[in-house]
Parts: sequence; C-alpha cells; structure tokens
Amino acid sequence: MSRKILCLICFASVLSIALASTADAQNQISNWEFDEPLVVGTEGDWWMWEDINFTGLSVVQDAALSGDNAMHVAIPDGASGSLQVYHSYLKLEQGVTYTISFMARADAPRTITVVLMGRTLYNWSWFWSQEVELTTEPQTYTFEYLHTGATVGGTGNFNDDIDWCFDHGGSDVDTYIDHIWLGEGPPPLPIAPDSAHDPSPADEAVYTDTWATLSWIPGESAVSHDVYLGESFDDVNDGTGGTFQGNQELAFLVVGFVGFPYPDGLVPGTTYYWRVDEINDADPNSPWKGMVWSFIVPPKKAYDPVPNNGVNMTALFLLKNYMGHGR
Ligand SMILES: [Ca+2]
Ligand SMILES: [Ca+2]
Repeated sequence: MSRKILCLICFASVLSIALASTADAQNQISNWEFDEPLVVGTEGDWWMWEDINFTGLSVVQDAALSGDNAMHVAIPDGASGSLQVYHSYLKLEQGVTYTISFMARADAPRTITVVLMGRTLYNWSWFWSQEVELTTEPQTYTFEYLHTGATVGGTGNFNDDIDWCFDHGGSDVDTYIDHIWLGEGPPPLPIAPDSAHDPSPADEAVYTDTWATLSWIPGESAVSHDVYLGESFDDVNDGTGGTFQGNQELAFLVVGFVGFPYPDGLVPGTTYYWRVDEINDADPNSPWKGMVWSFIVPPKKAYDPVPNNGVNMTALFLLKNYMGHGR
C-alpha cells in the first residue's frame, strides 16, 4: 500500500472519535448522505491515500443520487496512480451478517473496488472486497457479508479500526458516491432530491441552436418553480439584474423564441446561466435554491451549423402545446 501510511498513523494519535453515536446508529457510516460538510483527515472520518495529483473530495449538489448532496471524487485527467478513499472507525462482529450498500455513478464507465479492510493491528487484512462496474447512470450496489472471524475494530482508535475503502486506482474518471451503508439489515430507500435536478441542456453543455427548451426534473416537494436566466453567473445566482423569469408550474421554459425570454434568439458565442428554485409555500423549508447551470451557444463558424433535430422537434412539440396551437 501507500507510503503515506506512516504519516496517517501520526495523525491518528491525536484522534478521539467515538463510533457513530447519534442518528442512524444502525449504520456505521457517519455523514452517509453527505448532508454535513465533508471533513477529510484528522478531524473527520474520511481519509485518502493517494500517489497521484489528486484534487480532493468534496460534497456536491446535483449528483442525482440520494437527497441533494453526494460525494464527488474528482481525479485530474491523465492521472493513473493509486487512490483510495476510505471511512475509518468501523467494527465487524463475529457471526453478524452485514449489508453493504451505496449509490454511485461515474462520468464514464469505470471500475472501482470496494473493500472492508483492517490496517496495522489486523495485518492489512481484507475482510471483504468487491469489484463494482460504475456507469453514468445512478445505481445502487448492495452486498452482504457474514463476518465469521473474530470481532475486529470498534475501538475508536485509528490504528485498531476497520475501514471501508473505495479503491479508485488506475483510472482518471470521476465518481459520485452517496447513501453509503454498513449495517445489520438493509438501508432505507434513497431520498428524492428537493432541489431541481437533471437539467436539459445538461450543465455546461455546448448547445448549437438559437432557441431551446430548458427543462429539469422537479424536486420531490415542489409545487412551482422560480426560474432565473441570464448571461451573468452572479446575477443568476443572486436573482438580480432582471434574471428572474417568473414563477411557473411547468417544469420547462422555452427560450430564444418570440413570446419567450430572448425573443430574438440565443446569441452565438454566449454562455447562458440559469437556475430553478423549487417552491412549496406549505413547506417551511421552501424555497429550495437550485444550482446555477449553464450552457454555451458556440460561435457559428466554429461548429457544424446543422441543428440538432431531436432537440428542435421536442422544443417545437412543447411549444405548440404550451401555446395552445394544437398539434
Ligand atoms: Ca445524499
Ligand atoms: Ca477526471
């Protein structure tokens, strides 16, 4: 394994973390929905061993997994060394069957290896491991493991405990992971996000037409949607500069067409930013502010001018229905 172990062992001496204490005591993974800030290293439960130029772990919205937040493992393009992301302070009791489950997707198909492992005191034992094929689609992976050996871990001491490891070595494809479960019995169902998600055009898409149907999957509790659109990230993020396009019940908005925002058409060479806040006045948590998404309409010369017929037909269909002009 990595030469950084010694360093981590040093860090470990300052740790004093009790095992999963409060909510979800049945699940040994803390912050397993990533709704709390992700603390990596000595102050938290998440760790990395890496020998590539790794940019880190973060919590992101919009991963379309469970709830509004998930963990993003961002790996620089071209990196191909070892990278292990892991959660420490676990315990495996003799005779217990554990359910091991998580949701994940990747920017492109790739393999990761999931391992329940021990370190120094347990002589680098792999108690359980499974190779998992991730795809671009969110999927839930669930396994069972009967721990027949002696009880291990659960000491709260970094060097004595058991780790859950996501081994990302050998590929630079980013992953998104969420809803991680190690418990006696299955995890609860994933949580539908309250924020708008799955934008179309996709975030940061190159969009070659001058009108578009902006659409999204509504949040679980949404009754209506506040839509913001403009050419400034900050204005859209802040809801300033005339970017508010109104509150609506439909989960799409036609733009770049007469009678809609940007009636003269989207302008080639422009990046457009948009955001959808989900609204339900009966829910005290409303509004659920959305991520700022963007798409770019490229300069005409640089791209094939043939329009995307699929997008056009969809837009036309929606527009006709929306305007009440029949089929
Ligand atoms: Ca989550
Ligand atoms: Ca990458």
